[in-house]
Amino acid sequence: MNENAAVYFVDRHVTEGRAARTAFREADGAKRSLSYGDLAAQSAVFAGALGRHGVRREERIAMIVRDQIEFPVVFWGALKAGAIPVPLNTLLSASVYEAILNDSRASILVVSEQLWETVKPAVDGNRFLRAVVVIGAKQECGTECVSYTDFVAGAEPVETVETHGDELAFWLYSSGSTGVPKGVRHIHSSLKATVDTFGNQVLGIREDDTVFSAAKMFFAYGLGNAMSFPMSAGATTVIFAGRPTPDAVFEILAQEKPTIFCGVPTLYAALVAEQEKMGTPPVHSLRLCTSAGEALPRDIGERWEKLWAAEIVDGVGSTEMLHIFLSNRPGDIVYGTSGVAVPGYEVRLVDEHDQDVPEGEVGELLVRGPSSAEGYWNRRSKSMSTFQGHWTRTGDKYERTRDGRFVYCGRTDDMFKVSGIWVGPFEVEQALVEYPGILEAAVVARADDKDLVKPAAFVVLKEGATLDPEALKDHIKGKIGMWKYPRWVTVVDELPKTATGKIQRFKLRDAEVV
Ligand code: 3SK
Repeated sequence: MNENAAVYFVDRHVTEGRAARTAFREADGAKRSLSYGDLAAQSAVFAGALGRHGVRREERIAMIVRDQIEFPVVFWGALKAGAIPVPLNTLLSASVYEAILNDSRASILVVSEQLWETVKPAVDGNRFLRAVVVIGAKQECGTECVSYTDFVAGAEPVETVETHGDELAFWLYSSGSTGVPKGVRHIHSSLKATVDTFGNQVLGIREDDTVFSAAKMFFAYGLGNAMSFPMSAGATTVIFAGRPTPDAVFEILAQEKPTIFCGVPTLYAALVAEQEKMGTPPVHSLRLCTSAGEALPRDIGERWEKLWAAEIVDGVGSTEMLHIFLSNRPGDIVYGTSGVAVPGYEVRLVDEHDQDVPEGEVGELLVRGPSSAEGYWNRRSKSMSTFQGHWTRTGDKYERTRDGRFVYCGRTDDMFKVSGIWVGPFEVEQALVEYPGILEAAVVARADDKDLVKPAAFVVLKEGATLDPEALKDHIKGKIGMWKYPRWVTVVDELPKTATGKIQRFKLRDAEVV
């Protein structure tokens, strides 16, 4: 049997009579749509065009592609050819693209025209690229540069190549919280594994669903939300190339009527703040929302549900595990917790000697499940310390409550001790965002004038809000404990974040405080 993921996610829909169903619909740009039949045909032609360009199995096809119709065509076309698509974050700088293109040794780069100015310096002088395919008008560069239309013109469609489920399928580059991108290598069977677990048993994705993921498809969370889950069910995805500002999201919810919306905590915080100013939201079609990328503050989840009458299923995943492995369940949500292990995954909390910690104590989260990556590309030592047999280390610190739910405390590197007691930044941040006027918060350790470590908070205020720092400190003392209140509260315009919305607390460790 051919275990190439493209058979299950793409070709099967044609043989099972769903060719005419809409797979993808653009909410901006040319507002094009792509049926399952179009996708099967166009991805087979793209695979043929790769073959015509001499691309062989396992060669890397870098993608710096916005969320537009060509994204799924290129991704599945590369898989059909047995090549390895490598979707990259579309918000990186030329120097990071240069490093990744060299690290991956991609032989073909597909890039959206709108990103060309940023990408061009990374391409000039690259020794591995044989062709650059620009989605849009042809551009000039130091290697063969061709428009997407010319690249595929006249190419013969090819049959999906036969692969084993354990064979490498695609890579994703993860910058983690430290900023150094690592190529995470995933196999063909992993996509279906996330469908069988989170997609079916938590989300309960259905053929009549329409999904809108504000998290882009280059991000593992977005790839599952907008591609694997809806495509597993023959459902429809609304894709949006632009920046998901609150106004843009509200418009898509109203116009495109998605039944499932996937966001990240920062976006939910902004949406809640905006909607509360406007009052009750208009009629909508949402049956469920998801959140990942960071733990969702309790208060944001509760305020969202009150406004929209739709639950947010908050979960935790990683690029290494491809999607969410710890999650709340529809109908059984406790905001402020990450829920329990997704069926198909096991989790453990361990101390620094890898011994299981008792209930109520903080430990590092380890996970075991069917979608873990093969390892990092060219990072043997980091691969060995992260992927330990069947278990994958997450670097996240958690605590298990009496009812078995997991509560996020912070990244291993972000935890600190105050007066000998561990403090997780997330607990303090959660208390801060519940305070009137605070939109977002990040907490880090800072030494005081006696060289003792104390919490320092950086906060972003809601539009027009002001803050009395002393009143805030008193409030936090009363709420979570005397020793945990932030000794410094610094108002900033924005918090440093990765492109996928994770707060980069390490960047605040040396920032000026008041
Ligand atoms: O960060 C997360 O929670 C996440 C979830 C799903 C897939 C990928 C990631 C990083």
